[in-house]
Amino acid sequence: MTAPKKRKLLTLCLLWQPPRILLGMKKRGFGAGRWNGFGGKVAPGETIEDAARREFLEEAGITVGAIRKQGLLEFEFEGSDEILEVHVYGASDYTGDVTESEEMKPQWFDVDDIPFKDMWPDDELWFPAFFSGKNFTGTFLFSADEKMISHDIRVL
Ligand code: 8WW
Repeated sequence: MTAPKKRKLLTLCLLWQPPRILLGMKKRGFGAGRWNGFGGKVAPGETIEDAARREFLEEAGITVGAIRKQGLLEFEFEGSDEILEVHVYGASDYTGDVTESEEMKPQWFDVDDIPFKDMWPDDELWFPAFFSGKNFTGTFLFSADEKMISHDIRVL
């Protein structure tokens, strides 16, 4: 009998002020060396939204204003017993000063100049849906060495 995979709840929040977007270079841990939005694990007793806001503050030093849920992504890695369930949010305003943290080096990018080559390979597949303002879901299978094997994205 094979146990069902555990689901790990994570947040990912993108601060988008057209024509620019704030990304962070992940400095350590899972995804190190890649630009990404800001996010991480949902803590016990915390709402997913609260986690998204907390992670943004911890990683980039800013408090985001309203956030809107826009996507749900599921990542499965071969050889892993868990599925990453990533709740994707968008924000358009913030207070405070963008600050580098132990976790992330933040940088603004023009939306026409997003560094997809140095990001998770799925990102260039679902960022257009994010920028369209539509809701979306995606499921992705990765090999143990972090290559994307299959993908399915639905724009709702
Ligand atoms: N954009 N995984 C969520 C996270 C996970 C662990 C620690 C934050 C991916 C993007 N993000 C992630 S993980 C983001 C902190 C991805 C596979 N493709 N694309």
